[in-house]
Amino acid sequence: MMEIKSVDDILKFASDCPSARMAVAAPEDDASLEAVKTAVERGIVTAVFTGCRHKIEAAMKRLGMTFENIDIVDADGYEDASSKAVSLVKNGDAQLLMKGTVHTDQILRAVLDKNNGLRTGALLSHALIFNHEKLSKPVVLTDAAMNIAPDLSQKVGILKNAAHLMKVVFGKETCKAAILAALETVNPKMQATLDAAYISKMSQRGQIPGVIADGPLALDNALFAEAARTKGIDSPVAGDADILLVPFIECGNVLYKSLTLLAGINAAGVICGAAAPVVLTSRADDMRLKLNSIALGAAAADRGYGKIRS
Ligand code: COD
Repeated sequence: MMEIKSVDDILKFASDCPSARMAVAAPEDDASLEAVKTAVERGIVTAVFTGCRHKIEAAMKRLGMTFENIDIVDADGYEDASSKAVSLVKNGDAQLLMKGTVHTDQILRAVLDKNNGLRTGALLSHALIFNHEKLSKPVVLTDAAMNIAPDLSQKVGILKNAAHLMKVVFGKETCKAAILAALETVNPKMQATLDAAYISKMSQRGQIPGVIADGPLALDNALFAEAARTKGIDSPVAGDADILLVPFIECGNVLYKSLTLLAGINAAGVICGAAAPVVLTSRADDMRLKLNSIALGAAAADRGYGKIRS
């Protein structure tokens, strides 16, 4: 099996392996359809669309997309399109799910539906894998898109999901996780530093399989050994983090957008913890990020994501 070491490798792997089938909830606008079109053309996925047939067909025509090998399941509104796309995955007619024009909370609620959703018993969370020229390995930023204000046990769930994704995609058995805060010492007035201290102790006691977690750490000393040395931080994670756990969604989202839009990093994001990968790109994401994210979902599906769990 091809070894994956970077975001570029994810794209290459997904282009080379047999196409996974992706259910897309209402790809009715050009922005959500464009990346799907490229992914289909490059053999990364085959696709089945749910939604308003004539709106989808009009969008496909506008983009010059061929109707060959594309199935459309008619749906009445975005909620219906979301639940029909989820059903296709649940029934095994598709191996991964993608949000089209539907709203983020609509697709997530369909995924979380107690009877017809894709729950596994695990928490669902978003993970963004990225490469940066200053970093020697890919790093995961989590959770920038799903859990709004995770409590301690949800933070542990988010860490487990990120570590599982790293294992499935990169074959990494153990990940170092930096529990981010605004500083490296515990301040009782800052909940993020308290949670970080608890998580570090849980990790030390072996309560988070596959993860060596430490914090609180600020972003600089999480990623750069020199910054950690300057501050005299003695940590198994500082300067060598594989996972960056942010304290809450706004923090993660601002970092996500700073990295993707300002720093121009190469990245791929997916929702973890469900029975299949869920691709949840935002309108502001550029084509490269959208395509990489589809490739990540396809690669993870190909490697049995959702079926295997440690
Ligand atoms: N993992 C597993 N189960 C969950 C999760 C989760 N992350 N979140 C909720 N549930 C379960 C609950 O246990 C409960 O059984 C049911 O789902 C409903 O829970 P609520 O009422 O707390 O959740 P909702 O339906 O109000 O909201 C869930 C969302 C995922 C829609 C919500 O958390 C949300 O809107 N998140 C932010 C999404 C967003 O706007 N992102 C913006 C950046 S792209």
